[in-house]
Amino acid sequence: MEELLQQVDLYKKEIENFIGENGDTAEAFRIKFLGTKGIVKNLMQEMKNVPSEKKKEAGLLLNDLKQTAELKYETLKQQSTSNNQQSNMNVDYTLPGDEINIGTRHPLSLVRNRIVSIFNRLGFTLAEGPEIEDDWHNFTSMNMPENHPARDMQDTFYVHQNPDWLLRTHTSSVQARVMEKQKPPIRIICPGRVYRNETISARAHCFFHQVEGLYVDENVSFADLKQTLYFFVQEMFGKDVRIRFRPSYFPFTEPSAEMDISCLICGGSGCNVCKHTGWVEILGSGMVHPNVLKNFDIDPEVYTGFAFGMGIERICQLKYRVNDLRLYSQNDVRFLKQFAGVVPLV
Ligand code: 2NL
Repeated sequence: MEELLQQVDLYKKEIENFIGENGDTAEAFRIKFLGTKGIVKNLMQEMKNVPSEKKKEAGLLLNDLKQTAELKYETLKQQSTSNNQQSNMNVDYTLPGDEINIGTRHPLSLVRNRIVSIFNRLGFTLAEGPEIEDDWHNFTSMNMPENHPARDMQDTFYVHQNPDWLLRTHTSSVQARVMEKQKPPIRIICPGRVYRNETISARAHCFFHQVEGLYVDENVSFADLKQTLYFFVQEMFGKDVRIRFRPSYFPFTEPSAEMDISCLICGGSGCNVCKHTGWVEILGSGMVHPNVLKNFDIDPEVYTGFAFGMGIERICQLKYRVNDLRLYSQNDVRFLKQFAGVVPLV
């Protein structure tokens, strides 16, 4: 009992002399004296060792200690709020503010926005769709039935729970979804992330970004395709750019062609970028295959269309000379902030 009396006395002095400065010290005080494992609670537990004739006296003492602690806590809290208000008033508003780092647009976004904007001006509207697709929209409706050899080059990731679901390998699936709902005329531009099962290196990644375009109407010809894509590269790379088409094969177009532009680095005289040919490949294109139109109940005897697809990384590489694909997804600010000065095309 004597011991308890002494302890209470010491704690009372400690409480009285406690000096608080801010909200943190008030909270530290509360935890030390009034918390669930605090001094007051601990002492209360000691009551069971106090002989019964002294219990009343001890109880009064401990209650007194508790009240003193509670009162002090309230005072500390009040002091801390008025301190805070005072320190707010001491702010020197004439000092320069903190720099706000707002970041920069990602180079792939800059290039995508530019591509979309150019096609918008030609009357193409933006269309988007899901990255997780079903077999029909990604492959079968695009004239690539099961076991078609072209599927080999577009190996992708499948959803374990449902083998019909996969990560789209191109944004043609978005165009499929538009043709499903909308009748011609259709004039759309479809940017987005696509996936391939590839080993990651400087030249390949398991995902990349693509823009595809589709134009279906009566009397759409290969001449329209050529003129549209020529306009596009001139707006993208400048009026001096030249183009050439090489015959190619895609399951969803017939005829198909790949388009090259004159090398922007050497102007056509030959360098590493163009492998000394003076030309660089930038996109694939063709007239929409009649089977694709039929898959969406569009009569190929009435309607024709052209379509094209390009990798945004590739366009970005040519426009800004990015030489390693991995830079796009490493988020290194030393790379990203180099694009801070790019003026967007509206
Ligand atoms: C490439 C080649 C291409 C298409 C994409 C397409 C879409 C529909 C119908 C027919 Cl809905 N074709 N898209 C056509 C030709 C080429 O992309 O090298 N892409 C990166």
